[in-house]
Parts: sequence; C-alpha cells; structure tokens
Amino acid sequence: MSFQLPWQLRAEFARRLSQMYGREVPAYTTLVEVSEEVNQDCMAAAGTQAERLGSIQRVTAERHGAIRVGSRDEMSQAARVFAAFGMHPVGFYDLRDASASSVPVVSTAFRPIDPEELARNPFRVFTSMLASDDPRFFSEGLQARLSSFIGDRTIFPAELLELADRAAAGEGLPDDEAQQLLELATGAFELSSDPVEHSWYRELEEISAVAADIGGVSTTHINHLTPRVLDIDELYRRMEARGITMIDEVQGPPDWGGPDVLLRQTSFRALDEARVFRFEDGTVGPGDLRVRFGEVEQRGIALTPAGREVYDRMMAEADQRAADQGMTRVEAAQEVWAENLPRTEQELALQGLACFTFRLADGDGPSAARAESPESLSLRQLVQDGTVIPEPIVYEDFLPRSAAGIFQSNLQSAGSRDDALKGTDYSIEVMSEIVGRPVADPYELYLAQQADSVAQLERVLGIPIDPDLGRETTP
Ligand code: OOG
Ligand code: NI
Repeated sequence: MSFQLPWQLRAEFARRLSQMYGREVPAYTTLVEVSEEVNQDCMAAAGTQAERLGSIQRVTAERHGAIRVGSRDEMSQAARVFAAFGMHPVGFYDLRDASASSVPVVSTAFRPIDPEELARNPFRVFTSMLASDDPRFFSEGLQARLSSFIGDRTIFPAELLELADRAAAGEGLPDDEAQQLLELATGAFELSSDPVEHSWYRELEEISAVAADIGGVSTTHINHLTPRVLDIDELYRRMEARGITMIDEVQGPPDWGGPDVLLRQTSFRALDEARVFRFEDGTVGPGDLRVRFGEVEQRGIALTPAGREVYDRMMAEADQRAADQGMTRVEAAQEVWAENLPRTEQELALQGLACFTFRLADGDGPSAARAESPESLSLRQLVQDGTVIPEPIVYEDFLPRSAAGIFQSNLQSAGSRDDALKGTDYSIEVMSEIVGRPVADPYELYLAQQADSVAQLERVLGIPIDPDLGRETTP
C-alpha cells in the first residue's frame, strides 16, 4: 500500500477544497478560469521571465484559503489539522485595529516553511480567531453566551484530530488513512445546511458581520479560496469585461513598472447564498446570507525589515498625497513608488530592501571569482560586477492592512466598537500559546533563507564572503 507524504496530502487537500468551493460558489470557477488564461498569456508573452517568482506549475496550482474559528480551543485544533499537511503557523496579524469597521479577530497563516516544500505545493490558509474576550466589541453577558455557544459545537471531529496527529508525528499516512483524513478535513470546511438561529445571528451581526459569520453558526467554512495570477491588472480588466464587478482598487503596492514586492490583491463580492434559518417563532425556512467572496492575488518579492519600513512609509505617504491632491490612492502610490523604490532587482538587493538567494552567473566558475585569490570576497562586489546574480525570494505571507481591506470590502455595515474601552492584549507570543507551537516570524524565515544561500556560495567558492550588502568595499 502506498504512503502519502505531507506535501502529497497538502496538494490533494487544496485540490479537494477547490473542487468543493467551486461547487458552492460558481463565480470562483470563473475566477480560476480567467486566472489560468492570464497566466498562460503571460507565459506566452514573457516566457521563462514570467516564472521568476515561481514555476508556472506552482503558480497554477497555488491557492490560499481563509477560515475563521471561534475560540482558542478551535484555533489549537485547526493548528493540529494543518500540521498533518505540513502547514505551520507563520506571522501574527491583529485586524482589530487595522480596520475602520468592526473586525474582532486576530490571525495567523498556516503554510509550508521549507523552500522545497513551498515549491512542491505552497497551499496556505489565513486563519482568524474571534477575539470574543475583547470588551470593545462584546459585553460581559454576550461574551458568556458566545463562549457557551462555541464551546457546545464541534467543528473538528475527534477522529480527524487523531488522524491528523498521527500524520504529523509519522510525516504522512498510509493511503487508506490518508483518504479518511482528507475526507474529514475537507468536510470540516464545507458550508453547513444546519439551520441558523435567526435572532442570535442578527444580534451578533449588529456588532460585527464577521462575529456573526463565526459565532452565529454551528460550523466553520472556507470563506474564500484565492488563486494566484502573474498580472492582476489584466485579471481585473478581464473579470470586469465578463460583467463581474470588482472592488474599487487593487490592495497593496501599485502597478508601477518596477519590481513587484510583497502582495497585490483584489476581490469581488460573492452573491447571496441560500441558507436555512430557524426564526423566532420556531419555524424553519429559507433565507440568505452574503459572507463569502472571490479574491485573487499577485505575489512579489519578500522585503527585509528595512524594506518593509519603507513600504509602510510609502503607503502612509500615498494616503496623504491622495487626500491632499484629490487623486486616487493608486495614482498617488505610483508616484510615491517611483520616487522611493529602486527600479531593478539588483538595486533592491544592494540597498538591502528585499530578500534574495544568490547564484553564480552562468559560465562563471569559481575560478573567475578567485582570480586574484583574495582572502575573502564581498557579496556587494560580487553582485555589482555581475559574478553573482540575486534571485528573488517570493513573499509567502499576508499584509494586515490588505487583509483588513479584504474583510471590510465584504461588509454591508460597519458594526460597532467601543473605543473608550481597552482591548485585550494579543501578540505573536500569545498566538504561539494558543496554537501550542511557536508562530514563526516571516521576516526571520526570509533572512535565514538568504543567509543559507550565502553560506552555500561560500562552500562553492571556498572563500569566506562578507554578506553585508550595504558595506562599500574599498577598491
Ligand atoms: C480573511 C481576510 C484576509 C487575505 O488574503 O488578506 C485574507 C478572511 O476574510 O477571513 O484572506
Ligand atoms: Ni484572502
């Protein structure tokens, strides 16, 4: 009997979720079709250059999902399920303050960490937990009712958790158990046909539509599944041409003619979905809810912490300029980007703004770099004289402001939040306690990958390399 490795389980899990979600939300299938067309056209136009940030096989299969859970227990169970698929918590996102509307959640993303695992299948799931203990959103009485409602439900059955723990410990499962794991895990994210208690749902919705979507129903579900495109502006135009209205603009960096960094995302509102309600008078009948949507993204180069600071400053500057000069945020961002970011990958590397791996230029054997047999080499010099080529590391994570924008674009009302009260403290440390394992810092992962590649280069060349790109060498 065959044995399924974590990456095989992960690829199959993503495929099954995609099939299920396509049946549930037909517009998603259109989005995937248009994304595939755009990617093929990019490949036809740019050839292998289009694959600089990931092979076409990887990008075509690439998805991120979003789910929302109601309590610390559910969050820790979600972590156990994802561990079976080689998906580990990375990054902490506090969306409670990142958004003008009421979005009472804190989040992390479960994803593969090793570069080889990412290349095999990069499936990631943005996972949000209701901060039901935050008094700015929930009164004491409501907190108690929420935790009893959520405490009474089971979104991950015991058999699923037990299989998941075994898969994580044994790094995979024999085929028959793998099938069972996949079926139960996919089923846990299916939209439920259980009746929704109408008055409870509406009570929570007054505070936050996100709180109602999480705490007002008896299960969880995939909120969206997001394909990756190589040209999000082209995707946007083609979706509009098909009559699907997208949100006003692409979130994150603008289209500006230089290297793409971090993450660009856009979305469209899904239609109302039929659900069954139990009304106040005890009758059960149809109704509808609008909580899910379609989203698409284009991924760029990971930034260093210094680069991320520049990004945050540029975003603030673009907002200011848009407000002062009556232009759109995207127009303002295009100007700000052109003024602040270098136009080439090589300059991004030399200014220490983005993360790269380094390889010897084709045809340049170790001897070329060693011609003068120095005692050490400078990475800066090697990159400047073209001996070493920086290859971009793709950004595998999310952006809190874009995430808040995505949550918000889907809300019909702002909900309520009492800013006079103090919110509960959450942090990456608290999230690590909740999920029962350390939540990795994305920037540490990118920098470690960059450092590994310099170490590899040192081994190939047999000479120590000064990795400080910012240090000018004396000629
Ligand atoms: C998650 C929203 C965040 C993204 O791509 O930034 C997100 C949600 O709506 O549950 O998915
Ligand atoms: Ni998303």
